Amino acid sequence: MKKKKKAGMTIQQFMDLVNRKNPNEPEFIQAVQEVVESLDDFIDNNPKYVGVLERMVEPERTIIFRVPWISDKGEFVINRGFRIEMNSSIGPYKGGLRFHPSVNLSILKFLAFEQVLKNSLTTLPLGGAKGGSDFDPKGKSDLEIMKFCQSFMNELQRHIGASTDVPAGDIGVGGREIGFLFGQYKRIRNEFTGVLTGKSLEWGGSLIRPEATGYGCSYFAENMLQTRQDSIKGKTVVISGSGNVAQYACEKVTQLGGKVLTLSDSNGYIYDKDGIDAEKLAFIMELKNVKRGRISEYAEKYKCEYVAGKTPWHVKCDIAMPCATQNELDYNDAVALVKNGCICISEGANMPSTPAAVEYFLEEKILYAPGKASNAGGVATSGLEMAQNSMRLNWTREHVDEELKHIMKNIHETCIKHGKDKDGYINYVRGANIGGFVKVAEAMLAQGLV
Ligand code: NDP
Ligand code: 2IT
Repeated sequence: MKKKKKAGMTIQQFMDLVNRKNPNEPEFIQAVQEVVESLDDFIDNNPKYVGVLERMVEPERTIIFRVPWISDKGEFVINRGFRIEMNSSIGPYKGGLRFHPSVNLSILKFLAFEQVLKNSLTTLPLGGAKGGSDFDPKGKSDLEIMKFCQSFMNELQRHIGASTDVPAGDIGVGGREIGFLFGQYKRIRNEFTGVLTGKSLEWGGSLIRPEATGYGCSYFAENMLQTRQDSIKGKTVVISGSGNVAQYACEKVTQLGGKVLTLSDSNGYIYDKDGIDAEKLAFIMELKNVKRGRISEYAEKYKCEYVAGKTPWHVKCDIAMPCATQNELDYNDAVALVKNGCICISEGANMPSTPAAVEYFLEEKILYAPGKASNAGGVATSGLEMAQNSMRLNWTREHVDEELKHIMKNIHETCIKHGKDKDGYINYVRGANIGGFVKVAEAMLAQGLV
């Protein structure tokens, strides 16, 4: 709050400006505030970056459009579609699409802003974007999903392209939706290109892309633990969510010798003290990805505890991996985790911990990785999918997995480079923010005032 940010401007004044320009966007303000605070001293010591931040918080382009479609009952439905093209200084716009009723400008701008720094951290040539709709896929038939995706793409197609903007999945957008979106793009544009990632293997997808975010988040936790001569093996792990990221975090943690105690959805969490092993995870994948049921059905099947209306952070564990959504872990949860002996938090979701929770983890010198570092494996593997599409060939599972491990390790090293305190504690928040910022800022300076 005290130091200079840019010619004569304090952090408070800078944030006042951002607030004035972006009213009613609390998630966006939250994401920017964290980054600005992290960069404070760094920018003071590197005055050439003064002013770059002000450009960086302004999206290069914001697209908002109408998405009309017809339900199975024959009713006309209107949803709102978005694409925030945040920054293209180091590569084509890249980032997921979210279909969830809570989607609005604030949420997508926070996600796009985080994506810029995350994509920079991957070391791959990827700019940052995010998009989606307030469409709610829950309870919709496959036909309704297809009709919605086709209408959404009717507009989005004119803004994207394999070298322009390459969307992918996020909450509510998985393999099924990417298929419908890709089919419509191909039909309208009459071109088969890598315009989306997260595609199926038969038509241009990459091995390991579905697994990549959850796997990468587990690899990152392993990297963090290694700095304290420790590992996931033998540890208890609490995971939230039960979608794409949570499922593959659960799989990798189990493969690495950890025991996953919980998974959740927006209705509550299951607590399986015996651990969610490969067989039980297969049940969850069928339940969530095919039957599209609720996590409570797991508790009925395996006779374990189900806690409705709560998040799993008060369950005793060694490691926590929030893999559901933003602001799902608050200060009280952070205190409970640390009190119960949790030593490591690796975020699979984007901004799942509130600012007060993050501050507490840092004060307690817990191993804490912000999503833009620990969940970057998903978009990184999207980058690998784009590379394979450009070459018109496919790499093996082993090759992509090795690349993913290598990228996560690189991100970890970048965090150490920029985030190590004098006492040896690694502040991964500062490390990730500075590490992500430098490359984008350099590119923006080199390309002039655009
Ligand atoms: P999915 O749609 O596959 O799963 C989302 C999960 O989170 C579901 O279990 C869902 O429960 C739960 N959830 C969603 N919204 C809420 C909410 N408001 N409150 C409580 N629970 C909620 O999405 P993903 O697994 O792909 O994404 C999860 C997180 O990971 C998001 O933050 C996303 O931005 C982030 N992420 C995703 C990447 C990817 O490659 N997919 C890459 C990097 C980050 P329910 O079914 O009840 O809604
Ligand atoms: O938040 C994210 O990084 C994603 N949803 C993945 C984006 C991508 O382009 O693969």
